[in-house]
Amino acid sequence: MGVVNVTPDSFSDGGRWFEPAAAVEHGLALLGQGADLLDVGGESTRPGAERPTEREELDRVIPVVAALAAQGARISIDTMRSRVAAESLDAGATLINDVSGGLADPQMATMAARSGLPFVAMHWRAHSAHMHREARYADVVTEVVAELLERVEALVEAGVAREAIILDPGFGFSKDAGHNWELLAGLDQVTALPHPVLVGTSRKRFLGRLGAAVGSTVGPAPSGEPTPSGALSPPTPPAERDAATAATSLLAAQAGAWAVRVHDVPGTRDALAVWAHVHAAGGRA
Ligand code: PMM
Repeated sequence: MGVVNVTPDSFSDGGRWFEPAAAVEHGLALLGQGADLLDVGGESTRPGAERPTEREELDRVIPVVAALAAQGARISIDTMRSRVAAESLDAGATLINDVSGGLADPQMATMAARSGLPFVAMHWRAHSAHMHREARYADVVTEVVAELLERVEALVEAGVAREAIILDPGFGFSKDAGHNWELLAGLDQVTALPHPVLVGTSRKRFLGRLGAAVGSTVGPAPSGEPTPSGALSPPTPPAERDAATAATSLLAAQAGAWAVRVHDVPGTRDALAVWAHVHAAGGRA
């Protein structure tokens, strides 16, 4: 799944594809590079981000969805608003990606049910402005799985077909770096659920501090040795996190993910091709 952010302020590629024509061109380029699906979004979920109005969000995404769908692209609409989802489906999108899993807009579940289309329910606890306050877990993997299953039941209750629900553990959403690494390590517990799983680690902040001591986000190495270089330096810029993203894409594939949501399609395609070759060779051995 290639990311098409039509926003002035996304953390990873803020503003680059804000003009509709640039966003459409970018989407077509991602398809040319091998993306199977394009995720079009008009609201930045960067920590601390202010929400656009519904009108602003519609004005950003609808022309882009319509133009890309007219070119035959498979489009997912990344929105927490039922009206934006509904108008995007009318414009040709065929999948709803709601990072709040239906929690942000009480009308979303019934709208998704009526559409009959696949619905991505991501693990989410609060809007970006204060999501960090909610990054508290005794056991992040168990709690994410339990909260995702609660979402599934609420969505099914509202009429969404169980088979239409795709789950996403929500990397970076109300999670600190340690939580994200634990989630990646325990991803097989999410993919063990009877739903396809989408994984979105691309360029996220926890991939920008790979020099930090393993097992802690800052501070000295557990052995008491000097902190490795990079532990306290600023994170690498988002655009320099693509090699790390390719690595997490491979781990996601290995854990049984259905799809990965990425900015850099060629790097991820290569990583997934490596996984597919090893998988096929293992099958033959
Ligand atoms: N992450 C972002 C936006 N939308 N959707 C899903 N399903 N999963 C994610 O992890 C996710 C998402 C934030 O990243 P961006 O600002 O680079 O788009």
